[in-house]
Amino acid sequence: MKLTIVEYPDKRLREKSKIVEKFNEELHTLLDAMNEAMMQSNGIGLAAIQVGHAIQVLIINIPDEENQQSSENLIEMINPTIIEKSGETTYQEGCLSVPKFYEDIVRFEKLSVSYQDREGNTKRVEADGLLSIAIQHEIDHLNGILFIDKLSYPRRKKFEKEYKKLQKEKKTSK
Ligand code: Y12
Ligand code: CO
Repeated sequence: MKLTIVEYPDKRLREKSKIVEKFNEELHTLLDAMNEAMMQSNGIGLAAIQVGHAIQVLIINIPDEENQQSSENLIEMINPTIIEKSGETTYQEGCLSVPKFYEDIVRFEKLSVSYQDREGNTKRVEADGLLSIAIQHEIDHLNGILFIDKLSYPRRKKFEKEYKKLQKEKKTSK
């Protein structure tokens, strides 16, 4: 299964993702294909809606101290719910669906998250640092929210102008 990453302003990115009820082969094939698409694009997080599937599925792979990603660090979250949140942190975020754009975003510092794995087993993770930021970014995707929605009005206007220019350049170079 070869997946294409949907890019802003595609309307699919605004869809609300549905709860997953079947933990079957079809789900496993999607998860594997999402991992391949994320790794090929040098991403660290991807939600199913970014590849056109409006279901509550996300994957995250945080690089280690040597900036290497390994399959052991891959986290697959199905139907995630934030149980507890605390603190505040700012990080310059990027998104595979909004290429070439990075902005400082304020998020909760620490999270406790409940989710299901690919077999449907319930899990809980205490997250801080980059993992906490990535989980919040990806859960936003499940609700049709993009990190650019969190920008102030002037920053958002600047983004729209720059992004349109980039898209025009992309079209003319094809
Ligand atoms: C912290 C902040 C945000 C997240 C969400 C997941 N975001 C990504 O995985 C972003 C990946 C990304 C990769 C890009 O490609 C390269 O760097 C080669 C990229 O660059 C271009 O579009 C040119 C932009 C974003 C998790 C944790
Ligand atoms: Co994203």
